[in-house]
Amino acid sequence: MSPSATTPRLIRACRKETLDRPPVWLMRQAGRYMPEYRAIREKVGFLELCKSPDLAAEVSLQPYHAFGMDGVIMFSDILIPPEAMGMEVVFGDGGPSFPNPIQCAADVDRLIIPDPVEKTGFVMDVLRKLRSELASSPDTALIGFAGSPWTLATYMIEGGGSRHFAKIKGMMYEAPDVLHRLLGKLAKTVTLYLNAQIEAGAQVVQLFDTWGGILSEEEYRRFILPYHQQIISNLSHDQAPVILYVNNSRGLLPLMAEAGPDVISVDPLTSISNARDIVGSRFALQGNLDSTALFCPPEVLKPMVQSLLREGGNQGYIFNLGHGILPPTPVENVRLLVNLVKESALAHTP
Ligand code: 1CP
Repeated sequence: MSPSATTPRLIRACRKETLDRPPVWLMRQAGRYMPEYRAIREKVGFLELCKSPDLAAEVSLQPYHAFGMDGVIMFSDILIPPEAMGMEVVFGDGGPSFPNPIQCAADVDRLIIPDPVEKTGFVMDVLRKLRSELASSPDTALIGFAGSPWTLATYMIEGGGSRHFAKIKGMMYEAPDVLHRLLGKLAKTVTLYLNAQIEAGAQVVQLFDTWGGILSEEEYRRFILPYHQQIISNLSHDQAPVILYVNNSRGLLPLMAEAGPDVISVDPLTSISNARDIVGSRFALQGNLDSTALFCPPEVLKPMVQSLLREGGNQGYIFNLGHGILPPTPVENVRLLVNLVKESALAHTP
């Protein structure tokens, strides 16, 4: 058997091998749009779910069992490491919140850089369980992830989700040294955390910078890029390729390329072909169907998926959404999407 025959399709796409069809998975593919997930959440709180390896592994596998994606992303949340650093985090119905947000240098100094195995061993347990569950499906990749320092800092400073990001921007303008100190601690934490995930069995890792797109290019170069570079250059790429996702990345794609990931995950605002022209052929690309396309009737959704399949091609391309799947998404459309990508192999067969 050739080495690539035992390497999951998703990893082969990250490495830019030519395939009979692209792999498909969906950001936030485990979650509230699935009745199986809601049934578990009726009985268990969100954090408890993240910290119960058997349940978290079960939830991670729900979309895989239902639709057969080529990747299984571990069920967890980007806000687990800030909790391990010493912050209280609460997941309520309105989303996550931090009752005691970071306000000054002393707050940053109090944070620890946690040993990922000691403080977040439950995450590594989820990954180990998933790897053993997937042992009989060697073509399916196990995906680990973390939030980027900037995105984590927005929650830790704003105290939760935000519309205007006035507090973190205030710190960026008035006390940039304090913000840099926080971002530096987060970068060390995330590097250790992702390497521990790779050690525990993650075959590819994605760095989520959901709020990277609220900065100008110049600000991004100062407050985001160095930390992306620091994290990405310290990960074991040979063992696990790295996907970098920035939402609202229009204008930021060249800076994403400078961070040196293996894969650039493109949001819905830039076409895959334009992104390819901008970043060049060195990177595999992932994306970028608009999540709201999944609300359309099948006769509208189908040509959108097919057109993206043609644009992405079968080398260095991973089919995904441009951002996370939305909770009211109809399950049948997710099934249709995954099937269309899988059937595209037939179209490529000579
Ligand atoms: O009520 C519930 O059941 C909780 C909803 C929920 C879920 C299902 C939250 C709270 N987090 C998650 C899981 C999750 N979060 C995953 C694993 C699931 C999968 O991918 O299949 C991942 C990768 C995340 C990552 C995450 N959490 C991001 C980055 C990705 C993105 O979509 O941009 C962000 C920004 C968060 C914060 C967060 N956690 C939860 C919510 C509702 C939010 C967003 C808050 C906001 O809008 O600011």
